Amino acid sequence: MGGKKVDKKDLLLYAVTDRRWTGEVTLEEQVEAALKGGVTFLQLREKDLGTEEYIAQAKKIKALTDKYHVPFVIDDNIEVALAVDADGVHVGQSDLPASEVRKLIGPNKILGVSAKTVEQALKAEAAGADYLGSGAVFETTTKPGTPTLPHETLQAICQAVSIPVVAIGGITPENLLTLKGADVAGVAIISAIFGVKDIEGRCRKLLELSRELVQA
Ligand code: TZP
Ligand code: MG
Repeated sequence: MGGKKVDKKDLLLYAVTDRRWTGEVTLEEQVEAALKGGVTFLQLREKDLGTEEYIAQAKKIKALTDKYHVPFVIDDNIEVALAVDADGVHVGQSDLPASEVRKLIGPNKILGVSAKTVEQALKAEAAGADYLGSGAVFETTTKPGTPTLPHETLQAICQAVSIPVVAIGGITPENLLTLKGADVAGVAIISAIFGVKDIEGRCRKLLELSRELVQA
């Protein structure tokens, strides 16, 4: 991953997992399809697994991200991240404070923080965040009750910090390019990746669009 822990280009297409659409296919099959399609960053997000199960799942996913040389972070669980030697963790505003997380994971692991305001963004950067996730930029049904962030706020967050920012929430191939002008490093996506049948093809398309977005 070069000198910095997170290269901006690693954030072009950031996939966040969700087991809602598994059954006929396994999460590992879905993740491998996403990696084949060009996903540049992967977050394992599990909201209803105990630590042991979360670790078991994380080990399987890490084998895949290692194979494709893609950074791998764990949502909201430091114990799991350390147990599987993931590249880092991602925390929200209602999780353990970023400064505490940084102390627990040490200087070398990636710390991602969700930020919805300039104040939260600056605080997270000062606490040692390597990147920010900001949203929901569009309406999302994946995380019900998440308010939509105005484009101006996303823009202001990107301007306020020197760490890269990924937009999240309701992003699809149809609306991705409307994020132009906000100076994001990439897009973080759940349903428009894991909720489709041809995950590999979808990711190829999303990566192409994200490149266009970021070059703009
Ligand atoms: N945080 C803000 S919006 C969101 C999260 C985890 C959900 C994103 O999912 P989708 O399906 O890409 O809208
Ligand atoms: Mg969280």
